[in-house]
Amino acid sequence: MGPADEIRGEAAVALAADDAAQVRTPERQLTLVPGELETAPSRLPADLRVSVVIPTLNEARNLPHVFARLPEGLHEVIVVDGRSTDDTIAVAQRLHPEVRILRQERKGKGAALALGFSACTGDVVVMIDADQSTDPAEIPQFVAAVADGADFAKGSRFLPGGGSADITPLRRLGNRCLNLVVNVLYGTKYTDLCYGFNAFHRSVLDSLVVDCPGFEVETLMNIRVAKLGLRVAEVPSFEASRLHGESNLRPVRDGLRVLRVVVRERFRSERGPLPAAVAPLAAAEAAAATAVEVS
Ligand SMILES: Nc1nc2c(ncn2[C@@H]2O[C@H](COP(=O)(O)OP(=O)(O)O)[C@@H](O)[C@H]2O)c(=O)[nH]1
Ligand SMILES: [Mg+2]
Repeated sequence: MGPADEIRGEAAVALAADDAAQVRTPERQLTLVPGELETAPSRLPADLRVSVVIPTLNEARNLPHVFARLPEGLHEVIVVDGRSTDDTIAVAQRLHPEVRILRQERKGKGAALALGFSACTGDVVVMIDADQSTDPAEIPQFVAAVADGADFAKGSRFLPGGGSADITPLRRLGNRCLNLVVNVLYGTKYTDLCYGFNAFHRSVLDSLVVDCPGFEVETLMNIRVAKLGLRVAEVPSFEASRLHGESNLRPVRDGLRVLRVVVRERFRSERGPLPAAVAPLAAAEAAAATAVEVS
């Protein structure tokens, strides 16, 4: 039993946004009571098709651990590979013969996720990392939050029941400061800004444009769903240490990219047509998704 199993019984789904933030007040809150593990969903609901998107960059050694903890009954697993030089793709295909593999044309985690999202066919989309830091066994809790009425369920390492063995002091500080700035600028009540475990109804992609290349992607999504007035729930999550290899994130460079997004989005309209520069990009990503699929 890992740390995530231990905290699962204490988990609570906290709704993270309110009217003041141009965000509708959620009507319901799902609370999982300590000791009542049977109320913490460990299985997926039968009536929702769940797509899991996993960006990979040289994660061959980690994938066995990730795939082993995927819940049963997933609609599809989509691996978006960023030109790994190890045998990530072969390992994924061996572990999960039905896996859909997309080869990424552009660099970066954000571009990989955008590509994966555009290829999803399920009702609910879940994004997780491939380095074993996000625990796929928590997926049912995220899906339950969506089934319970959230449009967007964002993971939080800083809610009671969550935690991290992976985050460094510098990243913790940066995340906390940026999170505070977002809450002030956008009126949100987020407790975690830059975390890679999230789930949302696929229909959210009708209005949510994901058009950034790199590690600023979670911040961009968190800000845009708030600006769109979507119902956002935070789900406590435990982030384990990366098992093999090293993080691709560079805290200062990527922290500044996140800050730029935080400021830029404050002045960008979320409604109305997509900016001309973005619309063709979204279409190109969708086209690329079919063009590069590995069978
Ligand atoms: N496809 C793709 N995946 C990436 C890229 N950069 C990082 N990833 C994946 O994104 C996830 C998070 O990356 P990681 O390096 O662990 O960053 P950290 O968790 O923020 O320290 C992992 O699954 C990586 O393999 C990229 O350029 N392309
Ligand atoms: Mg990681």
